[in-house]
Amino acid sequence: MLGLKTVRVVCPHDCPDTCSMSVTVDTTTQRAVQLRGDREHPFTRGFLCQKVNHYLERVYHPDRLRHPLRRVGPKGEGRFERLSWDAAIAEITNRFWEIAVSAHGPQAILPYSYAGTMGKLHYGSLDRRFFYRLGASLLDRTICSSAGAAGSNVTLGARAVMDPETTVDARYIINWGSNTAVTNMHLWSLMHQARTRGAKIVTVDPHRSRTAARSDWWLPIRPGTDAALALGVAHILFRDGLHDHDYLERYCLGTSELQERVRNEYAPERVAQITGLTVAEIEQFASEYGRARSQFGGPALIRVNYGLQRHGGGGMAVRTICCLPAITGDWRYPGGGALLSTSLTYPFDDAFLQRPNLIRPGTRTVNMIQLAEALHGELPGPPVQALFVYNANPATVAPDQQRVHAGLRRDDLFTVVHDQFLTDTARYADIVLPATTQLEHFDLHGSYGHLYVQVNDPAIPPLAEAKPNTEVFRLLARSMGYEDELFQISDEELARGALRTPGFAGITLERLRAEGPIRLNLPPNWTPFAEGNFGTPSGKCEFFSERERRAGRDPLPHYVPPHEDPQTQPELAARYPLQMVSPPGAAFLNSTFANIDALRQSAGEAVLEIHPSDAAQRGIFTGQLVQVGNDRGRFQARAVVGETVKPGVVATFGTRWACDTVDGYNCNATTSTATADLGGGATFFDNLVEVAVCEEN
Ligand SMILES: Nc1nc2c(c(=O)[nH]1)N[C@H]1C(S)=C(S)[C@@H](COP(=O)(O)OP(=O)(O)OC[C@H]3O[C@@H](n4cnc5c(=O)[nH]c(N)nc54)[C@H](O)[C@@H]3O)O[C@H]1N2
Ligand SMILES: Nc1nc2c(c(=O)[nH]1)N[C@H]1C(S)=C(S)[C@@H](COP(=O)(O)OP(=O)(O)OC[C@H]3O[C@@H](n4cnc5c(=O)[nH]c(N)nc54)[C@H](O)[C@@H]3O)O[C@H]1N2
Ligand code: SF4
Ligand SMILES: [Mo]
Repeated sequence: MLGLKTVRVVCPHDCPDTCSMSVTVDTTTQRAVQLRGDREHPFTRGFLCQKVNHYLERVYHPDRLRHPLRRVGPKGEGRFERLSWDAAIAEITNRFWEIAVSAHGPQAILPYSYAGTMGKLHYGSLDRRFFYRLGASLLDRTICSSAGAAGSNVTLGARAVMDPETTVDARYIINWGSNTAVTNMHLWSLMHQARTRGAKIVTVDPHRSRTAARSDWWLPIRPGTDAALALGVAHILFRDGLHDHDYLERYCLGTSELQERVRNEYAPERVAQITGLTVAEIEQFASEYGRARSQFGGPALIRVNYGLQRHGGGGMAVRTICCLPAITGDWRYPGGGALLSTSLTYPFDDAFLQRPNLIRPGTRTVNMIQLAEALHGELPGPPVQALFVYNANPATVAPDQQRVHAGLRRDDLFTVVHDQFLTDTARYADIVLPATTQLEHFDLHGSYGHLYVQVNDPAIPPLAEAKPNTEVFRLLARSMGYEDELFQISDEELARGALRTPGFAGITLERLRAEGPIRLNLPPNWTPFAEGNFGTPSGKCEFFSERERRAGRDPLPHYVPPHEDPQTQPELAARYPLQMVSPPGAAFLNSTFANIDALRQSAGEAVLEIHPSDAAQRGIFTGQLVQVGNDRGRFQARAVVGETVKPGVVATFGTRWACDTVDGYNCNATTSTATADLGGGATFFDNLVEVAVCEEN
């Protein structure tokens, strides 16, 4: 139609699906008028989730930040005055210079970012170069996936990966700590296609999630005990001769040691006692898993996701689960194996984008989940004097929220926040910078849930004075007097450089623009580990890990209990008896979209699901307002009594903005900054609480 153009864009959010989208723009007003899924994407096939169907409301939201702001009231109050970009950049660089030449030095400056956008350029490119060049503290980005990534790496030398499109060929599908129907809905749709061809879908989850409710079988495991279940499965597979001798012999290391370990230590009775599942459930699960091909007509697939690794033993849980497809030999078959993430399959030149060679030797690293400790001067190294937040909203999503907020209130802390909205974190900032949305900037995308590369061209001009991340760091670098050849490089040049590796042979920006999503250079029905080829030092699937032994840890898979485990911490559990999980709901993407009215209405108030026996003991009825708390803090939610959790477990969903809650805190007031066993990962779901009826009921 005259006056309308269509632009292909990419959903930038932290979601494995990385949808291709099509946006219609009125060329007269330069306004986006419609956004829908792009049917031509072979994996995401034209449908978007509930959240991103509201993307235009987000882009044109009246609360979008339109120009830089400087704080005028007390920290956290949210009073600001308008500032020019020149003045904002000058103020930031002056403060950075002051700190860098002070006794504390540049490591007193802490960048803080995560995955507000997953685009290669705006997730991490000139920003990384800038903070490395400045000599700022390094940030270990552990808030989401690092325990599982580390655990998988011990066993496979890689992230557990298979070709997600072959999911339709799987016949026994396990959602293990994965709310696939909500957090990875395009994979869920392939699981359903497999089901129409005879597949059985099983979900291992302490909560009867949407995925569990729609599966053929829900295994309500006790939180944080998945390694024990996986080892119990291994026990039964070996005991019943369900293992693939040939695969084990050729491609695995430490089979006899593992066999002995599970025979002696992980009999179904002991596993039942740890996991809260029955012996019958464990026996049936292992038997069906081991007999998938004969009983269901095809291989078994484990979708192992990040939900289960947010625990003290989360790394070991993923390490252990990753052993199972090697025992059964399921890696041999299209549709079989295990899937954690496809991200490392993309051969992007990250060293070009980020220039880690600029890092000064000896620079300290701050684990991002310990922001509370960092802001209170409790970590080794200089105190944090300046914090630069972008692509992240830690005041809402980081653990130990009360202490995070108290740290952000420090008068001697200089905080800059670059975002599209005045988030909980931005409300504490000294300087707020307005960011563009995906429709307003260029980016290049991999994915962590499929195998296609995509480019995102801007569809509309930036709203008011909003700027993309790369542009902000160009301005800061110029103002700091940093080398033009490192920083005055265009977004397109960055993208071309990122694609200039042998793995991307034939995949160019021009082709991506002309053709849309392009599959990586991999064969159809890709089976990465069909003939071993693991990334471990031995090249084998390492049941026995020499690297773990050298690190002073048990070289074999084993069960690591949660930090806050009623079985091992009875004194703590006497005060706080309930294990709380707090996974995302469908309406928000972490804290993004939590300020969109339609989605806020859809999500409703924060709820707490609790088992009838636990509710009865506390006089709690559905609909009552309850207070959930522990020594770290507390928050309020509406009770929903039901058998969606087992006794001893409670569940709440979605991270609402703290400023929208009654008492200024969400569920992260109770979560802990303790790290997981591997990878320094977050332990959001390793959290003992007590629940009481609020007085106002
Ligand atoms: N709608 C929506 N989609 C999202 C997101 C969102 O916020 N909203 N976030 C995105 C991001 S950043 C990520 S990392 C992914 C996360 O996606 P998933 O990996 O699916 O993670 P969660 O939904 O956090 O947890 C999955 C399930 O694990 C369960 N679980 C908790 N503890 C345990 C345990 O000890 N063992 C087992 N077996 N299960 C456990 C939870 O109850 C939950 O139902 O989703 C992405 N997709
Ligand atoms: N209790 C509990 N807490 C959790 C979780 C949980 O399941 N339970 N999940 C954890 C997980 S898995 C994750 S990944 C983290 C998520 O943590 P974060 O990555 O901090 O995610 P968001 O809260 O969505 O915040 C992203 C911010 O980036 C902004 N943004 C988006 N695009 C851009 C851009 O182009 N430029 C700039 N400058 N900003 C942009 C958005 O507006 C938003 O405010 O939360 C963790 N916290
Ligand atoms: S959030 Fe995920 S499912 Fe929703 S549109 Fe984006 S990539 Fe697709
Ligand atoms: Mo995440």
